[in-house]
Amino acid sequence: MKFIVLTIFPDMLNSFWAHGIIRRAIERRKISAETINVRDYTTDRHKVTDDRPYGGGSGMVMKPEPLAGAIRAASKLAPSAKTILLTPQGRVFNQNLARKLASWKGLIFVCGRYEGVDERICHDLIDYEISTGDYVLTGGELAAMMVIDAVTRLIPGVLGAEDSAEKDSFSNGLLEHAHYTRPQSYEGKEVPEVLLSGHHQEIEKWRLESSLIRTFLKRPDLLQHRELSEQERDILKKWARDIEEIVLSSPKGHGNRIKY
Ligand code: 4GX
Repeated sequence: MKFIVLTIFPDMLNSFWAHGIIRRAIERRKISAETINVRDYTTDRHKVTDDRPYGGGSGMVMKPEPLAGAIRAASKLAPSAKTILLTPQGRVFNQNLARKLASWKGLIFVCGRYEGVDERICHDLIDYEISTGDYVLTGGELAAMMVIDAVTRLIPGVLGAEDSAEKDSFSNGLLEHAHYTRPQSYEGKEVPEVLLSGHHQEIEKWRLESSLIRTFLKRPDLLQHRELSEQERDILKKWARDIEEIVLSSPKGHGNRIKY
């Protein structure tokens, strides 16, 4: 996978390329990483990348010529790559989109600043528009790094076989189970006993239960459109029965008598 990021702040990418799994993936040639400074493709003496909007109003717009020059230079480096504009108007990024992008040969990310980029760039030179979520950033750089990060860890050989992407949150549509490490007792709180038992089948069952109940409590929307396996239904039914028992056996009150 070839990543190329087009930005007026190339230094923002330096530490991103230089750390952790991204760095290792570059060293092992699972991905290649390139940053192109849009300012290098300005056509005027003062290297201006933005201008005032036609029609008036506040804010600035990125000029089309430098962006077009940068996109064409990137396309030459990676002829089969798709160009992606980061913008709140794009398709909202998620794990499924990450999987799709991971299957492509190259991705060119166009990072806008200010109010955005000249519309004519979007029409002619952009293949996809992606949003990382419904909030407003000051530029597309952080969004590009998020997308690259999520895509990179899905590329075969980037994660070890041990912590393969298969086991993660979302690979099965559920949140991850709870995790514990040493010490066994921390500030009076113990690690669940089953995890110390060495009983792998019981541990897997506990982890599925942890996954399911965390998803139900924190992200019930994820369960809405997902089919449940037999085992998953049994686990949730057991919780439902336990909760019902508590509700039915609790004495009926007449409102809350506690004075505040
Ligand atoms: N997920 N922003 C881009 C400038 C801009 C606006 C329109 C192109 C077209 C964002 C997000 C995001 C703010 C990045 C506006 N560029 N990007 N920027 N949320 O909020 O990706």
